[in-house]
Amino acid sequence: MNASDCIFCKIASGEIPSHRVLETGDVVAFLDVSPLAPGHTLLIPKSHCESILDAPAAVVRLLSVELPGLARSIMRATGATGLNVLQNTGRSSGQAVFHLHIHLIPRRDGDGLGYRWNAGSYAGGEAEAMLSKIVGELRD
Ligand code: DGP
Repeated sequence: MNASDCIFCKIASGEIPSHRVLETGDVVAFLDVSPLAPGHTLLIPKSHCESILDAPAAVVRLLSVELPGLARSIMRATGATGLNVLQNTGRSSGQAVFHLHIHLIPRRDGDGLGYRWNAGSYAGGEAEAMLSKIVGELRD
């Protein structure tokens, strides 16, 4: 996706209107147009990157700086008793808009939201094998 075709770039620049919760020189937060719960907010960098995979660390840092205050504000404003902070990366994860964004989704007991969390387990040696693979990739 070219940045000039990107809907969230257009939201960041103001070309497409949005309900802006927060704006700094580098990031914008706005209400999700299809909220999973009232107050469902998206936090994005103004500069275009597709996902966490191609985002410069400095961009992720800018998002992280705003995250705690934004989370607290959304919870106070909505009276939520919980919050999901979610970042979909890639089509397989459900990512539909290919401009990095972090979902902040207010939650309440019994709100009926959620997804299947089919927790598995590791058989003997599998955790260690996985560990060495991931750590190996970190070192490369
Ligand atoms: P994801 O599946 O993680 O890529 O989520 C994309 C979200 O973006 C989805 O919850 C709906 C929201 N969205 C898509 N287009 C627009 C838009 O034009 N305006 C706003 N405010 N939100 C949008």
